Amino acid sequence: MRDVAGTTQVTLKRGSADPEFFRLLGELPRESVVEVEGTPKLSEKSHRGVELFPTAIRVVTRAEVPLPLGVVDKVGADLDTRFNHRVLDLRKPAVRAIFELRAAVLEGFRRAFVERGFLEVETPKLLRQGAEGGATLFRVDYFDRPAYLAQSPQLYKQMLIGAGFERVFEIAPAFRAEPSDTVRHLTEFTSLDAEMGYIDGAEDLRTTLESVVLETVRFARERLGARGNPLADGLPVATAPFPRIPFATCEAWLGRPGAEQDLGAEDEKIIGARVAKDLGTPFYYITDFPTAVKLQTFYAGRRDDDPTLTGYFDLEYQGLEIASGGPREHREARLRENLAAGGFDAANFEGYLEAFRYGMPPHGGWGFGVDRFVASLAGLANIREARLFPRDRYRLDP
Ligand code: AMO
Repeated sequence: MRDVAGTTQVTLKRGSADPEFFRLLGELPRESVVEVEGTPKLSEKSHRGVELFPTAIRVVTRAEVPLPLGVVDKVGADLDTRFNHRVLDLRKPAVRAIFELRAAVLEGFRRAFVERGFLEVETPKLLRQGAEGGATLFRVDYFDRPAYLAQSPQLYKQMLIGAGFERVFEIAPAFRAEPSDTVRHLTEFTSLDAEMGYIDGAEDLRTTLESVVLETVRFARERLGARGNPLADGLPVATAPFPRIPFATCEAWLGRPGAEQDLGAEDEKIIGARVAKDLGTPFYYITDFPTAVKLQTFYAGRRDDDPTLTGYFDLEYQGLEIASGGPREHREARLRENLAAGGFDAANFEGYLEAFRYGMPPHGGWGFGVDRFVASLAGLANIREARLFPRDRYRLDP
């Protein structure tokens, strides 16, 4: 018998057990739900340390045969089959362990943010316009006009800085019509966003983010360790500060100095391998993204000392981008220039722009991909495995 705590052995002894029990359990399909009453005995043979000698057995629901997916079988099924029958797949203790890790990571983040004076907020997911570029917007019918699913809470978290909240964070779904089918992209993912007011440059953001991440990993390790979750042992032991590697250095490593070309997945892997070899750390920042690479991000601030650079950075874990952010443009006139340069119609952003007109402190923040992080921590090759019911270009069911 298996339940959420593990398996318990039910023992029928020939001669003493009711013969009816042999017949009942002999033909009962695997994965059926049963209720067993009996006498427990301490036993070293049994997973939970007890064996149960039944006095009554009731079949609550019978499982159909054959099972579309084995739960206890050693042979693995392919990912599609697993997701098609996800409820059975989730019964596997090793799969459940991923979601215990995920819950611990979310709880760890919440604690770390609250301790640092961040207020948890929730912003609208049905929007009149997007913030992260038109190509990945999902359009929905909103009564008699179009609306879009939020790609990120970007504009709203900044508006809340204008509202005087100073430090906010949000953990919520984000939607992106990702046309590509990769192991790092979903169409629905969980974004952990933070925004901080009155910052003095990007370092304020990076020191906060790295301390939050380390505290979260520590919390998850303790929580999982206490429950005997095997994923606890794979969690990284790292220390702050994470290395800061300027974008220009990455370009030199990649053999294309000054190319000002955004980093692709393969580039990131090369950089990750180099950092692991030279610096021996899984976490690092890529800093100082050039304006030419980040210009499509209209809300990004340029550096005052060098307008060809932004203070933007990515947080990487073993060659995979897990977060990106930086100081924002907080002056309305410059924001309008950026919008125009990006080909956006400022008329669609009036509610956002108003927040900059009546006193807006310097601010910045980041967006952090929860699914990518959990997948990486659990050593999963595919981000889909870090979600209960993943959504991608081809999958809307179950
Ligand atoms: P960005 O677009 O880089 O930044 O997203 C932030 C982080 O979210 C995760 N992510 C995804 N995860 C799964 N599937 C996807 N399709 C997907 N897209 C993004 C990544 C990424 O690092 N508004 C800015 C953040 C900011 O500046 O505050 C933003 O959305 O881990």
